[in-house]
Amino acid sequence: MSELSLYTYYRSSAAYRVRIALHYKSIPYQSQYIHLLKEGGQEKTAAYQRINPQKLIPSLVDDGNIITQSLAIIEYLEEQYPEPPLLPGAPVERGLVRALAHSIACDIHPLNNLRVMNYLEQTLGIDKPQRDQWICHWISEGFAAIEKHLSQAEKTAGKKRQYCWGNEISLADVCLIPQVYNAKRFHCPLEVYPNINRVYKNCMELAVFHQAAPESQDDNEL
Ligand SMILES: N[C@@H](CCC(=O)N[C@@H](CS)C(=O)NCC(=O)O)C(=O)O
Repeated sequence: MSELSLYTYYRSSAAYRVRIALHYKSIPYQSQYIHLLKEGGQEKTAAYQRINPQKLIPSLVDDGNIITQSLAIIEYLEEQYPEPPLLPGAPVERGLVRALAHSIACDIHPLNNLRVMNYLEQTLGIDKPQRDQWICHWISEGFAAIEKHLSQAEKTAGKKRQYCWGNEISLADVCLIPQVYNAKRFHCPLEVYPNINRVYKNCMELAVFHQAAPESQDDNEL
């Protein structure tokens, strides 16, 4: 198999998801760095638009085939490299894990993406405190629902669960950890989510989450 290339930016939480999946599955890959702030955003260059016309990070290249969208990339990796799995075996369980993942990737993250922030600030004229209020508002809407789900699942299981899906790392953790990273970056209050905090702490005890983290990337400026 040829080595995979991942177009990535250290602070991109969508790329962070894919990096976690790659490290979790021990898949070797090369990073192609796209700086979202330099040169007015390298994701907008003609060269990168040939890779991803959506002008978004991440993109994965496998043997000349380009796959975009972090969840599509991770599902592709799951099919190509099934072990260790990021989705449970039973269809209903897979549905539940995907629902958690989508609640982050489809309903929280897009509202807080860089291009949305730029539009709010540069076109609609909101200031930084209002921008940060917007970011934390949508994170708290989404996290409140995830927290309820995790607390309900724990009650049903009758014992503490290490990760979003019991004691197995899953696609839900792959999406949750980068979103918590974002929430911390923008100083959103997180103390009201004990279950999310527990999952975050447990995941961050694992090497793969560190290897994929923004501070471990060669393009990091932290
Ligand atoms: N749904 C996409 C979202 C990708 C996305 O929003 N990427 C952000 C970084 S986290 C980006 O490239 N933003 C560049 C911009 O807004 O100009 C995915 O999951 O891959």
